[in-house]
Amino acid sequence: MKKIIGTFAAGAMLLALAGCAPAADTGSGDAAAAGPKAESDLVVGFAQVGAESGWRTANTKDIQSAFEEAGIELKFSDAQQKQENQIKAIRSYIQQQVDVIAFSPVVETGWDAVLNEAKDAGIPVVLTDRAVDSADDSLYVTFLGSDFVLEGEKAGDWVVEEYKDQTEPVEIIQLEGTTGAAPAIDRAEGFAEVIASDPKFEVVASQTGDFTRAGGKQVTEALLKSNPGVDLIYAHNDDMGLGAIEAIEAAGLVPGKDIKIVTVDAVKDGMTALADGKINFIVECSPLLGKQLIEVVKQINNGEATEKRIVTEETTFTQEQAIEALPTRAY
Ligand code: GZL
Repeated sequence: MKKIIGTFAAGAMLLALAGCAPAADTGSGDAAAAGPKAESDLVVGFAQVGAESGWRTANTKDIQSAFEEAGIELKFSDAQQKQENQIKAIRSYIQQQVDVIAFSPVVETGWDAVLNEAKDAGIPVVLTDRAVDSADDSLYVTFLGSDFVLEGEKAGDWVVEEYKDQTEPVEIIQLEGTTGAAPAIDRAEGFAEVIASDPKFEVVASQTGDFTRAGGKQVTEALLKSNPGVDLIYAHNDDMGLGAIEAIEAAGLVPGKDIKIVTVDAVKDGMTALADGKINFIVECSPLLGKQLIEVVKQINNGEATEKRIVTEETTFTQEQAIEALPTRAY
């Protein structure tokens, strides 16, 4: 099923939202007509993926501080990267009749049932960070997060440029994110599309490290043994890239030189390794979604139309750019 991403005009959305916009209870029994609640009375339930990476902890911190600053109550749960825990958390938010549910789906599929329960309960849902792959885009109001295919393409563009003068084959190991997760699927897709432009690029092995440092290290240790001639590692996030660095050094090789590394995220530890020359290029993926999530919650409360898809702004970093950016890096 196609992942549905598009911009939603005002029109019918305005009416639809007015119907499900959380409203102060005026005692008239017709809450929907009562108009927006006082923001200090709003309650939002957030079902977070887990705490698997530096990106995730930065994302959690940013969301929690944005809600604190806005004076809006945030109920928060950590699913330890398990879909069943996220579903349980969403069901508990429905039970508690929160005003809005927001979550970052750990994987793309398997959400229709619980999102229909939220819809039946009249609770709007906002997707942050990761998308769901559903045929029914009425199950969520907005998807706020990065364009992961573009991130993969940016990584691929750097690799094509870096090896443009090499005619010999370029052997690549890919460290994939969580199996079934939108960033893993899309970053692989974007990267593959770009490197397909030249047959010298060959992904000799591709395996999930589950977005964790330990996973990146473990997988790289194994794949280095079976692919001793590897030139480059493309890791779907900094944490797996940092794990790969440990494995490369344990093998007596020099990361960033003997084996080049490209990652995605640009969290502090990744940027430090980039500045130190152990990583060669990082594609930024911003975890700072808190303020935009607050805006969407306020729009929903006010019965205003929200964009169906809000793409976060982000850039890329070379080693020189990392040295410059590090001192003022927010995360
Ligand atoms: C991307 C996010 C990914 C990060 C990883 O938006 O979902 O999950 O790239 C994190 O670091 O674990």
